[in-house]
Amino acid sequence: MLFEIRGFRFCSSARMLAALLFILLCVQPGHGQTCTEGFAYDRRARQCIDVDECRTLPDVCRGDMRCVNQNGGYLCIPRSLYNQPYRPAGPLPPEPAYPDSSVGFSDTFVPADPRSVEPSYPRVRSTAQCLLGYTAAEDGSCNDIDECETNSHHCNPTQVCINTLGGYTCSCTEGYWLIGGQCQDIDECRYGYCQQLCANVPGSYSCSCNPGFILNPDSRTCQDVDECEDEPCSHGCFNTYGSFMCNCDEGFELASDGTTCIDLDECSFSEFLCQHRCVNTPGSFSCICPPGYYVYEDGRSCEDSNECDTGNNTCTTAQVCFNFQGGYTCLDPLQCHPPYIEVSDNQCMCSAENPACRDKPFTILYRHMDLSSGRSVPADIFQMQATTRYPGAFYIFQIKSGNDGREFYMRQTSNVSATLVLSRPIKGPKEVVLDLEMVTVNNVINFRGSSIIRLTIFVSEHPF
Ligand SMILES: [Ca+2]
Ligand SMILES: [Ca+2]
Ligand SMILES: [Ca+2]
Ligand SMILES: [Ca+2]
Repeated sequence: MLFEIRGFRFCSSARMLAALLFILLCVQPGHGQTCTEGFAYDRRARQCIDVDECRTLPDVCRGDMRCVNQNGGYLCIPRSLYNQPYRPAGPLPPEPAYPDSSVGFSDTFVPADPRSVEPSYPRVRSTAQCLLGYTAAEDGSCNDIDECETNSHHCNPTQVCINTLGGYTCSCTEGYWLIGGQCQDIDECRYGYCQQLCANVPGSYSCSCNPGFILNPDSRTCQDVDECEDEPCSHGCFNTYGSFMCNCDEGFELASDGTTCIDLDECSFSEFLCQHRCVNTPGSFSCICPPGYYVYEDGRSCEDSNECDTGNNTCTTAQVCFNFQGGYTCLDPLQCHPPYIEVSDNQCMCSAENPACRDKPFTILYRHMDLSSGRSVPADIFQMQATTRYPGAFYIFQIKSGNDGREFYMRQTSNVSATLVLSRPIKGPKEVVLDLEMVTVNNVINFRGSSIIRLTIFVSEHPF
């Protein structure tokens, strides 16, 4: 380094001399309070006086350099040369006693490469020039150069230039950070800027939310949408975190769309829901019964209306109302055909003394009963019994007429009684008249007589 300085000392000694002369010219008594660089205004002396930078500035010269104050500036000189005779100006000696520092007096402030400046280049401040980053105005003052405006900055294209007094700064815009001298986009998504969904874009980012959420005003967090406010459900709505649920009133079920409630067809569930017929209704169902019945309090069974009890019949006062399952009938007053005579309101008799009654049943008793259609078989449906017992007599019970379909038979249950048995199902509605005969036989006195029970059976239309 020192060798290089020696190498051009001759050629630059003339510039050094010129610079020193320039400094001396500038050392004029100050007329104001502003002084050029390197001088400070002294109020007592009323002039600008040189500042001893070697005393006032800390670490002016670095390394093995020593500071030498100059009028309006200072020099950094290697300590090894400092003890040699100092001959600042004058005729050029053939061998200057101390190294040429003319570089420091360069009349233009060309920023030196820091690597070559440190540690040994002398630094000098000139009063005649403006500092780096300033430019001299016509009135002699120094104005800051706006490097950004004049496009004389060295910020790379990814950076923005920010002008400062005497310099400028290269910075990154918001959303970028400096990596390896380049402004690179910040991937905000990697750092959890968004609560749910994040999309990184150059210089920025945008947050969004999963379905069922909306972005909060902070543009980062999400909050649950209360979907129920828009009444999306046919019936009930439950808001949930991120979604909602619909439910339906009793008798309805949720359709596949999750929001619509559709009626349940309860009637399709079972054939046995109603005894007779099921009618589906929105949200429910009802059982109906055929005419002559009413729906029992259980809501599904059919109960016969007893028209005779309720008075809801058309029988005359002379008639007798007979109720049966699903209907009723009006029985005309008993009429006994001669030679029978009426012995009670339901019995005719043919007197034994009357020759016309020979070979005819002694009595005819009229009885009525009802029978459900399709009743399970065999079933004991009627009992008959001898009321008068003759000593030595025995009794035969038989169906004399009306059993053309052979649905019935008579089963003797004792010497004096028998039961009418239904052996085949009968489908109603039907009216069956059976003559049930009881034959009395007494071989001792050689007696044979009979009595009839004329049984009218009202078979209902329905099996209930
Ligand atoms: Ca980004
Ligand atoms: Ca929700
Ligand atoms: Ca229903
Ligand atoms: Ca009835």
